[in-house]
Amino acid sequence: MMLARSGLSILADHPRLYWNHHCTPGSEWIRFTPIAVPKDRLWTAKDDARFVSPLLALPGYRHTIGMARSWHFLSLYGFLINGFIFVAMLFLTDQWLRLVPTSWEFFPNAWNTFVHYVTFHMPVEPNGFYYYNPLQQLAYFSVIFVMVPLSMLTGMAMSPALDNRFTWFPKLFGGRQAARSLHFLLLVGYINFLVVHVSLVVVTGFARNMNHIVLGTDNQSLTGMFIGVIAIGGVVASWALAHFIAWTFPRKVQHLHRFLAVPFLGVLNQFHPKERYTKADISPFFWPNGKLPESDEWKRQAEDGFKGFRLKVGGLVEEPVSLSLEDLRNLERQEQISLHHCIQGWSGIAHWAGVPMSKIVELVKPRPEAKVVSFNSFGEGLYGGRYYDTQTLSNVLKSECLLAYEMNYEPLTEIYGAPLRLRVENQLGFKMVKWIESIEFVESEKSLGKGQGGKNEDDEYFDLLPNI
Ligand SMILES: Nc1nc2c(c(=O)[nH]1)N[C@H]1C(S)=C(S)[C@@H](COP(=O)(O)O)O[C@H]1N2
Ligand SMILES: [Mo]
Repeated sequence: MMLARSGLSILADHPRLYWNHHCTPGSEWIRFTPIAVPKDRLWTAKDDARFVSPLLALPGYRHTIGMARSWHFLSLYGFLINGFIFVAMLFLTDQWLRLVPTSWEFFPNAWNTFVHYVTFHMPVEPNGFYYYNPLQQLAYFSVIFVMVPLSMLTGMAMSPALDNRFTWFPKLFGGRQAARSLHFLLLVGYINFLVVHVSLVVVTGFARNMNHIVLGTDNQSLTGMFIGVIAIGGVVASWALAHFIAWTFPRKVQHLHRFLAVPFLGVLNQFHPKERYTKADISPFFWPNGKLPESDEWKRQAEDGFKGFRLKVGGLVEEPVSLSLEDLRNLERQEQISLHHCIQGWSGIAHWAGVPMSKIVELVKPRPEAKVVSFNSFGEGLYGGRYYDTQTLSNVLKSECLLAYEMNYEPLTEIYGAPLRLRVENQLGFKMVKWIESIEFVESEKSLGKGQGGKNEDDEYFDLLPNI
């Protein structure tokens, strides 16, 4: 339920599901918003986020995806540990025989039971204490051995680090958006299972069934029912508690998730992205995000096509530099066509051209204590204050980390980040700062902003290392 509730908050942040990579508005197969994307004015992916009631979702309200992801990933540990113990115990005992079909007759029998149910007949002898009927067995088997692994795999197939490294992986599901759609349909599947399962437990002899489930006894006493109801009360209370924690101690939740996820994400971050799409794959539409800079400085620069623009690169470096767009073009040109993964859920394929960050590093010669690189924008964050984000020095040295000045074979347009933006193909979109004004080498991200590693990490509790 925690996974489902936090998942709903994640879904509400981009309330459209697609089977294609490009996420062109109108191409979704289902949307949970009444809004058709306006064509006559700028409509960003953040504008598109929807409100969801905190009674239903965790943490609920609007655009709370940072906190929602923390809960989603934190709940995962419980899900994995519980699931591992459950499956291990199935196979360490002979309980697995109750769930795993062992003969071909099973399928026609399951069909017969299905026909029996849908023609409004109760099972002949509801006696799940001794054996499950074939349809029941099929339902349990599918949830545990088919749906759960599929949920895990489709979840992983949304990871930029995996998708842009192991090309074949998201293709197993028809691409990142299809994986996202399946991930949602699996949720619908669990909810259906829950409703049908609980209804049948109730109508086929609630008290006795609850003793089977809770106590492992076969009688009509009310004990199992009482314990079961108290346990369900506990589950509901845990939602209220999670809501309270999410809104009272969001920073603690963010840090706990960060602490537990670091070993795992550290491994993912090692993968060098190597996805290469072709010109024909380029998306006809690319969701814009963020607020256009309002600073006079940027506006002035934009007016003369950034001819007077100088990128300042400094901080803990031997040779600070100040480079014009012309200087950057003369350094080294690299091109890549890549799949962009936004934290909100949308994706898009675009061509990017620019200078590899490794060239800049070479030029400025960071001092040994410089470990982190901060990219500072002309623009502001959603809640005011300058937008910035950081990368580790080792990540910017990867060959696909690009300071891009071109998108789809044209100079970057204003909304997509002119004059410069970052491309880091193994992480989520919010790390790719647009409208870059300066670059600073520092010892640690702790000295910048609120110390969390970037504007979204500071204000919206996003992950520091979003490889998934
Ligand atoms: N300065 C700045 N850069 C930003 C953002 C922003 O709000 N401000 N949004 C980020 C997010 S969340 C994403 S997904 C990408 C979106 O890039 P696009 O507008 O080219 O699609 O830019 C990133 N860079
Ligand atoms: Mo994003």
